[in-house]
Amino acid sequence: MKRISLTQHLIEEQRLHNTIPAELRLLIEVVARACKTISHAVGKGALGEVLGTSEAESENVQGEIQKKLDIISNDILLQANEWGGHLAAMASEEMETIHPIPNRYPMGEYLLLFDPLDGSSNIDVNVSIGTIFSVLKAPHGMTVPTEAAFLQPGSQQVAAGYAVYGPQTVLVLTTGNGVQSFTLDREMGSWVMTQKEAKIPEDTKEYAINASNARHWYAPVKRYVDEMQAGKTGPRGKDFNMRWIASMVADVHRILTRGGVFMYPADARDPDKPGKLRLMYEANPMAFIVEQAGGAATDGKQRILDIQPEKLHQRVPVFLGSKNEVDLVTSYHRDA
Ligand code: P6P
Repeated sequence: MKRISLTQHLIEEQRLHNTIPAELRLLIEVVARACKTISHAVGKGALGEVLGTSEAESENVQGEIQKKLDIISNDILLQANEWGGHLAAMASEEMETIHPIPNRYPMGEYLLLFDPLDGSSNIDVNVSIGTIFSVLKAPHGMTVPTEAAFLQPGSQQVAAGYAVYGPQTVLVLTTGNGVQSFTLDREMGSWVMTQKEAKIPEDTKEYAINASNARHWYAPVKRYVDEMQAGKTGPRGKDFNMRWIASMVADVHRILTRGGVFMYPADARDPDKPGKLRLMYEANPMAFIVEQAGGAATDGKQRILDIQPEKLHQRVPVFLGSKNEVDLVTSYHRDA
């Protein structure tokens, strides 16, 4: 089978669907190149003196101790993207405030958001981690980028994707015309299309949740998980399997590949905290990808892509994956 490169795919998308202006194509190629660099850094592990926490034991805006690779990955994305002229500003899980493009570079019309290295707790134990990114258009006529310019519902995304750094390094991308996957050919240093159209089965027998929090779950989640755990003789009439990698990119990639439902709900541990995952650069890009692959993504009540953001780093409960399962667990929330 003749495989095509990411570049050829993007040019054909531009020509066929006219959905990828040249500036957006450049943006995606630059982000993809940065993910190659991150993959290289991650792959060195202990040999690269990049494991462990940052010297300063610095904390990010989430109050999490930053790993060296978190900071390295963030810097790679900033440096790769700031000179191209395609962006107005960037935002990252690792930075409290937005990062406007320096005045010495031309300002573009796109906003780029990312979680530079998601799944940090897995870095030092050699379990798959990843980069998640989301692209919005800057509000028309914006001259000075503000945080408010980023606060657009996920339905406004023009592109989203992730790179998963596992046994293979795979880039998954959507620009609103389905979901494509590209595997990194390390010898050539190029992204090669290995899946033209990802599709998430509407049903599944596999769920993903951190079950150690079960005693804190609210009733709809407890009911939903209990019924699956009741198996063949229970109300669901079939047995289920469970996976939890504690790396959203890896869990979502498994679901995109073979189906499943991923849950990070709000729970009673902290009633004021709506779950752990962030809306702008984790839930929104993953929801865009999952919906484009025929799946569903809600916060338990509404489509994640319909949520009007109020803060750059706001958290949101996440239920995503096989459509019939997400619809069911969402219906339990609505019934409650
Ligand atoms: P827990 C990684 O830190 C992350 O943000 C997601 O990638 C992952 O799904 C989740 O947190 C894991 O959370 O509470 O199981 O450690």
